Amino acid sequence: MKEEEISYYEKKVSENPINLDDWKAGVHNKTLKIAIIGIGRIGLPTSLMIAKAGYITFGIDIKQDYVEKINQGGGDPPIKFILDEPNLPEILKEVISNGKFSASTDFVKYISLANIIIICVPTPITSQKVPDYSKINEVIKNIGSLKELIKDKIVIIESTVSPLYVKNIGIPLLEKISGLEINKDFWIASCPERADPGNIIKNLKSIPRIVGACNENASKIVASFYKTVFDVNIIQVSNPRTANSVKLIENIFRVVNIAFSNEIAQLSRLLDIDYMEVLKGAKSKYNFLPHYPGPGVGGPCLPANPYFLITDGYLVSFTPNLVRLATEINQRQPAHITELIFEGLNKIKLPISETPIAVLGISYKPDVKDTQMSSVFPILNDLRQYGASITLYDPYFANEEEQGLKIELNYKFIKNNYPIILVHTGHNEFRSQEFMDFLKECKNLKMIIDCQNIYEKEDLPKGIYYIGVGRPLKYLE
Ligand code: SAJ
Repeated sequence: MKEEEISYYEKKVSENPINLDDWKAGVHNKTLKIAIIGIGRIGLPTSLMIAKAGYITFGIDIKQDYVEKINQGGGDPPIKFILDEPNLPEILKEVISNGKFSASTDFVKYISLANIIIICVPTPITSQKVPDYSKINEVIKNIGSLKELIKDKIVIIESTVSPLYVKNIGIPLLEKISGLEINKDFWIASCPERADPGNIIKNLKSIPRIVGACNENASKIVASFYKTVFDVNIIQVSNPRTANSVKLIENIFRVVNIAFSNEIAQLSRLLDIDYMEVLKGAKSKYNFLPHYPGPGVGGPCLPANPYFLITDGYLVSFTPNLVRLATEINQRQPAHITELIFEGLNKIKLPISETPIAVLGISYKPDVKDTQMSSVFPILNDLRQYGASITLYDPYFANEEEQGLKIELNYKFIKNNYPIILVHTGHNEFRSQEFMDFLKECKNLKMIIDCQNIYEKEDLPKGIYYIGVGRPLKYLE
């Protein structure tokens, strides 16, 4: 950066040292400038909502071509995920045209100008099952390298991190690189994202936000800022580690309960019990929260979140055994589906090699277009190893190629050639009357394997075998 430019920014910052009243006025009058680092699946919708609320908002990313597409309103062809998020394209065009939002790769310029810096970069889990903080640490180092230019700013971490990350890594790193001191020179807060892919704008407008900051004033300012943007209930907790624990616990709670369901479902079918019937009965109890057995646990959140907590447990010489075991049970679920397929093949006396299998649904959960960590991949690997010939269809990927998989235009290919249908993802289309009627026309159909138990036996054609997860094999007559 040229000498005169640095002096411009320093002058800018030194001209108006922010204090509590200025922060309050900045939130109230929406004169604060906000920088979001990492404008991907979460960062972009978050940026657009902040800009829509009236703040001057800078989206910062490292990919120049991506930034240019964003500034053009999403690009042509549009960026993949933008189309999948309802309302996102419209809001993007609105805040670009009214000048409230712009995207850039110029980190120094816009971090220097911003009063609040929100970090939304990915924090994936490595193949060694530990958090990969390389991206967020790089961002924090870059922020710190601006030294005096980040004085009197607030850094908010929305990326998923372990409870101890902010205290043990984030703050020390920022202090070390900047030479500044937390609380005295800058504030830090965690406000973990809780948005569900495919419904992000809707979730941002409806799900309460958890704020955990380094001090009481920071917590109040961050909470009031989020309130002006998302107009949802803002829950202030004691500190960043508590805020990050809330996000992790709510997801790990699901992981453990799904694992419980997956395990008891396996036992149930061996006892010749339909676990879905058990759940129907158990739901009648006011405090029973049903979770459902399935082909496995996919998505960007649940497969990864347990490892943030497990890693911190190890740091304090504690092993969260239940969390570890639940994660392993869910990871074994795709292999269980393969066992069900073999059970079915043995029943209809077909060898797996060269047996055409129609696999319906590749998304990690129903009615989303997202294959992140989908359990369909380990199932397909298994079947291919045994020489099965597989044809795939998913309404959200019709006639596309997804992660090297060719997806058919529709399910009509099944008609007379596929003795086995494996319904992996329970998309609504596979429950439609049209699809149910179609099944009745499939003359060579011998078996349906229902990975998400979306069918009741009376819905299905007679004269075929039916297997569900936790549901004993049944010949439908
Ligand atoms: N699953 C089961 N059985 C269940 C529920 C889910 O096997 O009873 C499987 C799903 O098929 C999927 C995986 O678990 O493969 C994850 O399902 P999910 O409904 O939790 O979906 P996600 O991963 O999109 O979860 C996100 C989470 N949101 C965030 O982390 C910000 C989660 O907290 C939300 O509850 C969930 O969205 C939601 O409610 O849609």
